[in-house]
Amino acid sequence: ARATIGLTGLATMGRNLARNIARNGHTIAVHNRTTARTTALLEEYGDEGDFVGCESLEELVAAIERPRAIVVMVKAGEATDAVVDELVPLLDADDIVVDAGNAHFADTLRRQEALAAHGLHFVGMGVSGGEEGALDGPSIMVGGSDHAYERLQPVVESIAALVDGTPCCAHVGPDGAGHFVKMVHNGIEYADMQLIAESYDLLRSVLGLAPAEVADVFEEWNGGDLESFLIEMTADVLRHVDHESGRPFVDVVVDAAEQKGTGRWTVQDALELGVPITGIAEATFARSLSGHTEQREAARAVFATEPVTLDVDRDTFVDQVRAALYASKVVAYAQGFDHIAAGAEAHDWDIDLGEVATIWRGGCIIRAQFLDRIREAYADEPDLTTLLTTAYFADAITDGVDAWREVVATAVRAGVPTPTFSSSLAYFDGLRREHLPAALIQALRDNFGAHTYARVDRDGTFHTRWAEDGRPEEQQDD
Ligand code: 2AM
Repeated sequence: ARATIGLTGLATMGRNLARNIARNGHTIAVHNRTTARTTALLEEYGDEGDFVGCESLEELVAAIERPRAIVVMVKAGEATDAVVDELVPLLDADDIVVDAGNAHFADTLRRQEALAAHGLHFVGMGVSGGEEGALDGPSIMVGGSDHAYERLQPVVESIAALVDGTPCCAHVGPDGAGHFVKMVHNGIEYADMQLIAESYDLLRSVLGLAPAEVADVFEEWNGGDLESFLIEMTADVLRHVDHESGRPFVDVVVDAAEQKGTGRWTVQDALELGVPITGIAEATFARSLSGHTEQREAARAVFATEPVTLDVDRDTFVDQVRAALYASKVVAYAQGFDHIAAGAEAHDWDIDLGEVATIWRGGCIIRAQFLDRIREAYADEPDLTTLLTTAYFADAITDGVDAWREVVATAVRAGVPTPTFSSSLAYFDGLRREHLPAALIQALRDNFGAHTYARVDRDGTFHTRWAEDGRPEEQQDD
C-alpha cells in the first residue's frame, strides 16, 4: 500500500479531482467501474503525478495506506449507495469514505450513521467549481467529524482554490453540514443566474440592444461592485456567435432551462424551516416555467401582444438595471445566508457564516468580490440578524432603491417578466414596513378557524367571539 488517498468514479469531475490531487504531490489510487476510464486517465495524464491504477475496489482498498481515505465521486443517489455498500465490507475500522458528489444532506446524515455502525467515518464534501474548478482549484465545503477533517485537511486544502493566500476549503460543520452548505450555494447560484438573465432580458427587450451590446454592458459592470465569475462569463457567452448559423449564440439555444435538483432541494428545505428565500424560489420556478412549452404556446396564442415601446434613456436605464441587479443580489445572498443559519440551528451545526463567505470567494461558480463584503460583515458582527442592514449593503440598497423600483415598474409596463427582481423588492419592502397586512390574516384565521391572535396593546392569546358578541376573550394556554 503506497497511496495517501484513493478515488473511485472517474467521470469528468472525478478525473479532474484525481489529477488535482496528484498534481499537488499526493500519491492517489484511482478506480472506475468501467476500467477504460482508469486506463485513459493513466495514459493521458499519468505523468502529472503519482497515480496507482486499480481495476477493482479490492485493489483500490489494498493500494491505500491505513487508516484509509477514499473519495467516492459517482452519481448522487443510488449509485453512491451502491458504491458505498460495496466498499464497506472491504474497509477497516477508522477508514474514511468521502462523498464528493452532490448528495442531499439527509442522505449524507443517513450514510454517516450507517458507516459509524461499522466503525467507519463518512464525510459529505461539497465541491463547487465545475470541471475546471475540480482540476485547478474548487471551493470545498467539508462536513463530517473533526477527526476525519484533520486527516483529510492536508489533501483537501492543497487542492482548493486560493484567495489572498487562504484556501477556499473549510470544515463547515459536522455530518451533513458540508452538503447542506453546498446545496444552498447552488440555490444562490440559481438566483444569481436568474438575476443576470432578467437584466439581460430587460436590456434587450426594453432598450433593443443586440446580444453583443448587452455583452459590453456586462463587461463594464464586471469592473465594479458586481465583479464576479458569472458576470464575466455572461459577457463572453453573449458575445459568442454560433459557428454553424452565424447568429448570436443565445438565439440558437432553446429557451427552456433545466435543473438537476439542488435548487429544488434548497427551496423544499427552506419551506420546511420557514425561511423566506424568495430569490432562490422564484429562480427555481422561473426555470420550471420556461420548460412548460405547451402552456407557453397556448398562452402566446391567446395573449400575444405587440411589444410595448417605452421612451427610456439608454444610459440611465443601464445604470438603473445595474443598481436593481446589485440590490436584488444582496437580497438573494442575505436570504441564502439566513437559510444556512436556520439549517445550522435546526441540525445543531455550528456553522461560521463568515467562513462560508470566505471559501466562496474563489473556486466556485458564485465566486465574486461581493463575498469579501459578506465575510467582513460577519467578521464585524458574527450574530448578524440580516446582511441587509450592515453598513455596506444598507448603503448600496438605499442608494439603489429608487432605480430598483423604476426598473421593476418599467418591466411591468413593458411586460418583461422579472420575478426575481420583483420578489426581492417585495421582500425588502416587506421587511422594512412598519405594519404588515399579516394582522388581517390573523383576524381572518381567528374568524374562520378560531386560530387565535396576539394583541398590540396587551400580552396574551385571544379569540374573538365572532358569532356572538364580537368581544375578545383571553385564551388559557394548556
Ligand atoms: P462508469 O464509468 O463505469 O459508468 C458518473 O456516472 C460516474 O459514476 C462514472 O464514473 C460511472 O462509472 C460511475 N457510476 C455510476 N453508477 C455507478 C454504479 N452503480 N456503480 C459504480 N459506479 C457507478
